[in-house]
Amino acid sequence: MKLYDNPISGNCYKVRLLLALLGKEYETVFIDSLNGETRTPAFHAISPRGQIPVLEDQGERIADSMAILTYLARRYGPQWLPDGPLACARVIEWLAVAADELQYGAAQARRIKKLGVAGDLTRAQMHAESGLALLEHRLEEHHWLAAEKPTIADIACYPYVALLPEGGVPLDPYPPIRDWMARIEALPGYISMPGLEKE
Ligand SMILES: N[C@@H](CCC(=O)N[C@@H](CS)C(=O)NCC(=O)O)C(=O)O
Repeated sequence: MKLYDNPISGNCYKVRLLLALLGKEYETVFIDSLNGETRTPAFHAISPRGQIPVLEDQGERIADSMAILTYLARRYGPQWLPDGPLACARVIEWLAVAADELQYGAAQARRIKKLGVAGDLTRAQMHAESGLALLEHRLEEHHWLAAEKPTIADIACYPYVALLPEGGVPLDPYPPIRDWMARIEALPGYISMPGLEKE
């Protein structure tokens, strides 16, 4: 299995985290996404969307962190994606939050504040906070986002929530979210990424 990857990408980290929790071995190909390598013809031949992560497995390429999490769960860890119609929809609801409030809010705030990309920081932080409100509401009453056990919904949402302090949004006002993060960090096989290391 091969992952086109960058260590500082939260979207790539979603995939590395699930692979670690599944105990799967893989190789990585470093893609310098901050310096335009995703926009080269060579990379577009791998991923027409010009984005990482991309996973290669069994002769197939899969692009997009959410698609890769879905693939990995179905193929190697069905417990991470329940297959009942409603249970599966509950997971997808959170993948949609990861692709909206967390991508265009939380990840974007970090890109602007930490990585120096141009953009409207206040707007991104406000969008991130609307995502935090959704998580907080759910996590006040439940341990996990989509079910009564961890699923790829938790893996999809965790990275950019946990990295939010790098986007200038502190998580101190959200104890249920911090408790949920601690539960994820206690899962057997959990790995960290730059920006999330504990002292
Ligand atoms: N929806 C995509 C977003 C992927 C994404 O934004 N990737 C960033 C790195 S975190 C990237 O490749 N940026 C380079 C570019 O857009 O040129 C996913 O979930 O995988």
